[in-house]
This record gives sequence, C-alpha cells and structure tokens, in this order.
Amino acid sequence: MSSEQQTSLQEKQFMHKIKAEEKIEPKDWMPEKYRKNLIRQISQHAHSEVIGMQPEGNFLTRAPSLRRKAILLSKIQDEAGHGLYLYSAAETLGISRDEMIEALQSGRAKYASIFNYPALTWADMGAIGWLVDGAAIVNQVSLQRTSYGPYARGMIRICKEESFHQRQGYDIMLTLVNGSPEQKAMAQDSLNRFYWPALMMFGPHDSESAHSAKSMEWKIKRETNDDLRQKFIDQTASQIEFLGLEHPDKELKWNEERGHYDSGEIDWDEFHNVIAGNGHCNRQRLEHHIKAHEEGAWVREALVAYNAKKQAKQTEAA
Ligand code: FAQ
Repeated sequence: MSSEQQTSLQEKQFMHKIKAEEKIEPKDWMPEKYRKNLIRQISQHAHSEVIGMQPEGNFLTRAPSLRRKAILLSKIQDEAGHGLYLYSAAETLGISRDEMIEALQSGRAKYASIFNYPALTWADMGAIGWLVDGAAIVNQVSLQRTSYGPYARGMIRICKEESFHQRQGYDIMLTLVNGSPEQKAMAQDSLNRFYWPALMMFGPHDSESAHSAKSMEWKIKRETNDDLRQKFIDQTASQIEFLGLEHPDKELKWNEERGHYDSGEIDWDEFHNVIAGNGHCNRQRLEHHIKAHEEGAWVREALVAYNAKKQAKQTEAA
C-alpha cells in the first residue's frame, strides 16, 4: 500500500470513529489539521482561564467580608486549576507548556476577549461570576461531548466547578439588588458594562467564523457560536428580570414563532478591536502575566533540580 493510500485509509477510519461518537485519544492517528486546530482552541481556552484570574484577583483585598473573600479566593484557585487541566490536555497533542506560554506572551495566541475589560467595582465580581462564568458554562457543557478524549473529560470536571462560580456571582448580585439604592445602581452599572462583552465570548457570527465548519464536522465543537449565544441570551433574560434590573439590550423581544428572544446587534468593531490587542486592559494583562511568570522562574527551576536529584538517588540505589 502506498503512503497516500495508507493516509486515506487512516482518514476514513478517523471519520468513522467521529461519526460513531467514539473519542479520539492521544495515541490515535489524527489528521494534522485536527491536531493543530485542537492545540489552538485548547491552549487559548487554557490561556483564558489563567488570564481570567487577573480581574478578580484585584478584588481579593477589597472583598466586603471574610466569607466573600474566602469564596472569591477559592473560585480564583479553581480557574488556575482549569488552566492546568487544559494545558495538560493540549500537551497530549505534542506541544510543550513553554511553547504555549511563549505564544501567549508574544501575542500570537489569543485568550477570551472578556478579560480585557476592567473590573471596577465589587459588583463586577458578581457580574463576572454570573455572566462570564455563565457564558463559559453554556459553551463548556457542549464541549463535554467534544471528540478529543482528554479535552472532553477535562470539561466534565470544569463544568461542575464553573457552576459554583456562576452561583456565587449571582448571589453577589442578589445581595446588591436587595441592598441600598446605591448598591442596586452599582449592580445595574456592572450588568450594563458586562452584558455585551459576555455575548462576544461566543465568538463571531457563524457566517464569519473561520474555524466553525471544520470544527463542527470533526465534532471539536458540538454547537455553533450563534446557537450557544442564543441559549445564553434566553437563559439570562429571566435572571435579569428576577434581579429587578433593566435589560441592557433595549431591542430584546420574545419571538413566539422561534421560541427564542430576538436581540440587538453586538458591536463587532469593538470585538475585533479587543481581539486585535486594543482593548482597555490587553497590555496590562500580558505585562502582568510576563512579570508573574518571570518571578516564578525559581519555582520551576527548583522543581527540575529536585527531580534531577531524586532521579540520581534512585539510579544510585538501583
Ligand atoms: N475572544 O472561527 P472562530 C472562562 C477568535 S473560559 C478572543 O469562531 P473558534 C472561564 C478565535 O480564537 C472562556 N478571541 O473561532 C473563566 C479565532 O482566532 P484564531 C474561554 C476570539 O475557535 C471565567 C477567531 O476569533 N472559553 O471564561 C473570541 O471556532 C471567569 C475566529 O473565531 C473557551 O475558550 C473571543 N471571545 O470559536 C475564567 C472555550 N471568539 O484562533 C476566569 C473554548 C473568537 O484563528 C474567570 N473555545 N475568537 O487566531 C471555543 O469554544 C471556541 O474557541 C470559541 C471561538 C467559541 C471561543
């Protein structure tokens, strides 16, 4: 059999597995473009979790009570853990952690646009948990069925934790709307600033999405950007109503025929501007990441030295 025939047979077997809903595992044959696309998506997902710790991290010293501080701290630590599961999943595809970090820090790899918006008030901790984690869950629930085994399994655990994050955010909002008029106004202001950027987390419209068609065929993505965004719009409408806040989208209207809400258009210029690196906080987020990474170099070096010493001792004993 020629090498071309061999590849075509492998491709057929690969597609057969995808169609049969079998997971693709690290040692299985896979098309090079499938591998590269997964590395792109999983590593950007990991970067988002890690960069996403920054806006909330800023509020650890400003939490209004010890209880709120402990909850926020534990939520932020979860996000670090999510980053680690995801980097590990990407590593099974043959890329190193160093290469991924280099791509992030040089600006070649993206991370979720939402984290380039500033967190200005305590209410933003509520809006981030409720809306940002809420949008992340809608997307990640669907990714639990993604075709790549290590990514799908990581998503199952991540979703459980994100669900707690979403509730703690909503709980902060509930407390604020039931507080003083100033607290309620703070919650409204935060909703107004985070609602549209949260919708942008789902990516461009399907018609503009470069990767969607192939990712849907390979079942890397199980639902399209617009379908997931619609789910989020639908579920958020009643949550906003329950809080007694005004909906930031003045064009939002229930469409009986579609069984969904119709909504106003996203400011796509803003979205493209932010992902091109020109958002409020893009520079600050990357500079902070680089600084923290450099300051942590001694920990990585100490670990390598410790492992080398342990290995040498074991060899000597053997
Ligand atoms: N921001 O062709 P598509 C979280 C880029 S986790 C920045 O539609 P795709 C937890 C896209 O990368 C949040 N860039 O792309 C948390 C591509 O550029 P490229 C992260 C965006 O991949 C909460 C280009 O535009 N979740 O929040 C964005 O098929 C609180 C064309 O777009 C995930 O990453 C965006 N919003 O669909 C942590 C989930 N949208 O790579 C802390 C996994 C698009 O060619 C605190 N990822 N782009 O240079 C996905 O599901 C997909 O990658 C999408 C984008 C849906 C994000």
